[in-house]
Amino acid sequence: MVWLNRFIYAYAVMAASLALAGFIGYMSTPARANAEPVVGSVVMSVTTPNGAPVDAINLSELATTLVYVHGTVSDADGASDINADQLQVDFYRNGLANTFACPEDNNNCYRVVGGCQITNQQANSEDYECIIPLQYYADPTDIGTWGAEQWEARILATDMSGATSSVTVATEVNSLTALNLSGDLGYGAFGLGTTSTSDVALTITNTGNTALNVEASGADMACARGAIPVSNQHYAFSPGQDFSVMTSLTATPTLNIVNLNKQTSAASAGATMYFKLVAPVFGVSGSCTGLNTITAVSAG
Ligand SMILES: [Ca+2]
Ligand SMILES: [Ca+2]
Repeated sequence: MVWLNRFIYAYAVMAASLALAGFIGYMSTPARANAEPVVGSVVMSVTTPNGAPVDAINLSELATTLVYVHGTVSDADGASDINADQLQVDFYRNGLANTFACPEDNNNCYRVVGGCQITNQQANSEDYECIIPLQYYADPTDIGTWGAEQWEARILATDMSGATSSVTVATEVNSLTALNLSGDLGYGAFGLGTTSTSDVALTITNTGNTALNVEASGADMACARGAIPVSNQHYAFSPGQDFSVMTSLTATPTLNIVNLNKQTSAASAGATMYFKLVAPVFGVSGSCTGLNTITAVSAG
């Protein structure tokens, strides 16, 4: 009987202490709301560090242009609550169906997740700079097919609790109308009054971000004695044409509609021009040299 009383007593005390602990816990540590991280500023620049904002980006032929996205992120829970590994930049042409959720594509959609440089960490904020290597064939939004669009950079900040917020800014990517030529044209040696029988090929490579047409012009060739008029050079955009049906080169630029496609990858899109030459019947001798000019013209 004594043993039973002691047991009941002990049990009652234990139950009371559990209730007390629960009560104290609720009162002393109420759940505190997590503050969202806040993207305070977004600047797009082509210089670093802390470069000045640009409202249009000029690309570089056959190269990548580094776009620096920088600004400040803050979090009322402290800078250490900002998850730098999840700091994300989406940079995309804003006419895409999925906008910032677009699949990565060097033509129109770039993404950086983590990897941004974090500096100037304060109690509740830090600075970031993310680098986007923009390809020379990125879609232009100044004129042409996508002229009504812009490129947008969306900065997405995430904190250690998974809360997010974002800010978006816009810029243009300018058209880059550019080409490369394969090299010199060597017509070889042949007699007065004769016409070169085989084509001399010149490869044109699109090295910008627009479709191209080309203007062709040239100067008379200067020879050791005399000169060869520019019109003695003929060209065509398909091989094996007879000299008589090929286009005569002129001193003033002539537009040729070739619609050389915009690049969509690093593999160059090319066209080939084929040249032939007729030597004058008399009045020239020795080695002859001249300068032909091929100019890229945007085809939108
Ligand atoms: Ca937070
Ligand atoms: Ca535009």
